[in-house]
Amino acid sequence: MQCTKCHGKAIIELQRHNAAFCRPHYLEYFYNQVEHSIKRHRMFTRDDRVLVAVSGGKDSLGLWHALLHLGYRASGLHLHLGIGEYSSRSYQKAVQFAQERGLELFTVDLAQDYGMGVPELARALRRVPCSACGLSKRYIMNREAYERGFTVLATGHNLDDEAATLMANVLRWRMDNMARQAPVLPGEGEKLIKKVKPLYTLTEREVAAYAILNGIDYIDEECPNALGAKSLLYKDVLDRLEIASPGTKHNFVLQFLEKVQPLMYETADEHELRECAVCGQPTTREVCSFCKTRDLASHRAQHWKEARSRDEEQSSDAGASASAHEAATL
Ligand code: Q46
Ligand code: ZN
Ligand code: ZN
Repeated sequence: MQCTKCHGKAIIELQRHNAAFCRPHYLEYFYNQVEHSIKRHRMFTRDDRVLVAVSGGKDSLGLWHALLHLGYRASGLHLHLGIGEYSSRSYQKAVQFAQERGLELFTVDLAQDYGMGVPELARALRRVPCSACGLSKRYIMNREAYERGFTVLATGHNLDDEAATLMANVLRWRMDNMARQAPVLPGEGEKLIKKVKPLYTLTEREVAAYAILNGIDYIDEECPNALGAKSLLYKDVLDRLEIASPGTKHNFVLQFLEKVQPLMYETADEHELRECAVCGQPTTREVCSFCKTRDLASHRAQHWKEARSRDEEQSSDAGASASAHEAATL
């Protein structure tokens, strides 16, 4: 297999572009894609301070690496979600990446800093972990970016992620979600920070190739809560479509963004933003959903704790009276 550009030995074939590249030309392709997305959607400039949400996986670390290579001012933010060993290993990868390169990385520990990790929060709310996780991530990332003076928040969503999300949204006709599914979500006022996805045109395989070629040590396992999740099923279906017809994911996402999403965004309901009465973060209601949810979860957790200690007291009373009875009958 020959490189389409220089006819040297190719290391990767990109069927959807009908191309193959050697190492230097693959990196050139990758950087061009990222730079083109940033410029085309006016995501940020070299004057902006960009906060990259870093999970420890290939996408977020690859994004951070590429932005720095391209000369952008990018720092990292890692959220320790408290999902057992998976979260500990993710944390280690993010910290190691930053330390080895002398980069600025902020970390937030959900359990320590907000009282509950994802599993405890989900249990208390009787919701699936991903719902509690998504809500917490959106809130904390925006808040951290704002409080630390960043102008943009960047995430490592790739083309496969966007295609799977779009498929999920289309299958249920979630119009509000579709209206907001874009490479850029503009900020609003001072406190709602602009969100961008500079890798949205690159596939998972392409981002993995970039990470490997640059010696990035990333966590390769899926979150245990993702196993069996619908998003993996959609990715699998899309992979099969892609094999049968290269370019399917690309066309599905990019044509949606070109032809449909802008119309949906224009006609989407406008919600006026105000400040949450509890935390001051932007919300459309009096109290933001994160504060409401946390309040409900801590009430329930407290209620269960009290019920458990009542049960324990009762069973120790019963044990004590049984022993007293035994002693009396001896
Ligand atoms: S981390 Fe969180 Fe994902 Fe794990 S709990 Fe679900 S949403 S699967 S990106
Ligand atoms: Zn080449
Ligand atoms: Zn709030």
